[in-house]
Amino acid sequence: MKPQVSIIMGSTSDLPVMERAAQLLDDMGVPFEMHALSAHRTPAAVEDFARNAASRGIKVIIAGAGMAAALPGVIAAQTTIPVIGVPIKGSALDGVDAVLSILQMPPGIPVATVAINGALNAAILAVQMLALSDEPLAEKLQSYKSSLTKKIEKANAELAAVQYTHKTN
Ligand code: RP5
Repeated sequence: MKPQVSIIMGSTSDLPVMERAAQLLDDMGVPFEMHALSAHRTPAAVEDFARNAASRGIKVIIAGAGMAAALPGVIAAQTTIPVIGVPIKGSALDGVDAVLSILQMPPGIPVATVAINGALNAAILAVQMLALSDEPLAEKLQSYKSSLTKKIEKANAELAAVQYTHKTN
């Protein structure tokens, strides 16, 4: 089976965050691949990956990196495939360095940046993109979203049971 999504991370130290993206794709039945590539430590391999991703059938790239996180932007500079960037928290600057590095792309080279450590949302966004042209996947996404609604309905019912003297509901 050919991968549709490529999950790239700057180091295996990013894996505890990035595996949330992998799990969501797995749950949705989306074929994906995972690689460690670094804009600073393996620049030639990043170029090779980015330039060949489209011809290999990759539809969305999720790239996570921490610190001076150049990886998502460098990939985006060399492909027309949408790139979703995940800033990883882990440095002395708590991920603010990574979020600014990934977010502040120059005009013409967008990276869709999610929250610090937001790998789950990166995967959901990737699935939303794929679901535009994949009806069965759109249905799975719809039931995922419905499960979120049910979660908050349950929370609301639990809150209704909490008693205070001046609470009116
Ligand atoms: C970044 O440097 C990686 O994405 C990682 O978040 C951070 C630290 O990497 P390691 O020193 O743990 O390999 O490039």
